Amino acid sequence: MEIQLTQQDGLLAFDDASTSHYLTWNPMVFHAEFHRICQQIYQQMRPEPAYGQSALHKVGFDVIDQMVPADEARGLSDIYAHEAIEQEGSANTVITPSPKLKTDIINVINNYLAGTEALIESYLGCFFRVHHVDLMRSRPAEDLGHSYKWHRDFDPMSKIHILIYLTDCGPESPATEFMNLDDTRRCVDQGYIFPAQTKRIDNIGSLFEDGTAPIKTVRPELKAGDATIFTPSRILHRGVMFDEDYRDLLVLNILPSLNPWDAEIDHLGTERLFAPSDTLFFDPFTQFKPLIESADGIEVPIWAQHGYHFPLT
Ligand SMILES: O=C(O)CCC(=O)C(=O)O
Ligand SMILES: [Fe+2]
Repeated sequence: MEIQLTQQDGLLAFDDASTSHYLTWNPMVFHAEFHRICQQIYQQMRPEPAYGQSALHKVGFDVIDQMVPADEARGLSDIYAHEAIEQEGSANTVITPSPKLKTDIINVINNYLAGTEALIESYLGCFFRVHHVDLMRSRPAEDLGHSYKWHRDFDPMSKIHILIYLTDCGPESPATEFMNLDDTRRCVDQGYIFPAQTKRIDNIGSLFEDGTAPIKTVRPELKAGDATIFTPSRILHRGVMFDEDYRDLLVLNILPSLNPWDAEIDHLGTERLFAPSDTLFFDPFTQFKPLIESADGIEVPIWAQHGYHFPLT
């Protein structure tokens, strides 16, 4: 069926009838198809690539120094301190922001995301959207939970996380540790492929016979206002905790789009950015990106197991 695109409220949008059949597919596959269509549209509008091959392309993660000025980042952390309600026994306290904190977060996005726009567009080969944000304070807990073991997020292969650290990440602070794409694929070859949360491991060396695959991991040291940008469904990563101290994060969940991120914010508003969300079980073709019914036991196609964006031809 031919795909129909129209202008709706100043944004390029799909005609529902031409896309509804995609939602009957495996979500990994229809999100990849959506990404491919976004690339085709982008190529017509921005024929010159904005940026060369970045670390994001080559290894799957990078650091953005001072994405947000340190004093602004620390100011947000002070507000988190007032708004974080401790959740007994949990390492990550999700913060439900007040109207004032929401305004501050939107200002951060509006003022500082433009500096990373060329990098993201050249990596994805298309426009992008901020799908939603997560606000989180992490601190030691008896049971750290599944994001503190090596994992990939079970999400579209096109997904990008920008983690903006609002507190310093020194050698003994809670932080994030990454593995590059090649080493992640070596772990895939050992059968470590989206393991169930209870099967995730701390010691990645245990996957290999002694000495056969020295895996290098990277745990960047960061100042408040620095960010990491990475592809959480493609590369293995984990949070790292220490006995003392806490860490405050603002997470931008980024996905391909038919429209520039700022035009979308102008036309669709900001409230949806704070709604609890899922980045796999939603309909990318419909303007407000409604959630769809989630399902267990979704098969991960071979190309996605190996962290490719698209089915291999
Ligand atoms: O630094 C962390 O807590 C890990 C974050 C994580 O797993 C993610 O952003 O997908
Ligand atoms: Fe993750």
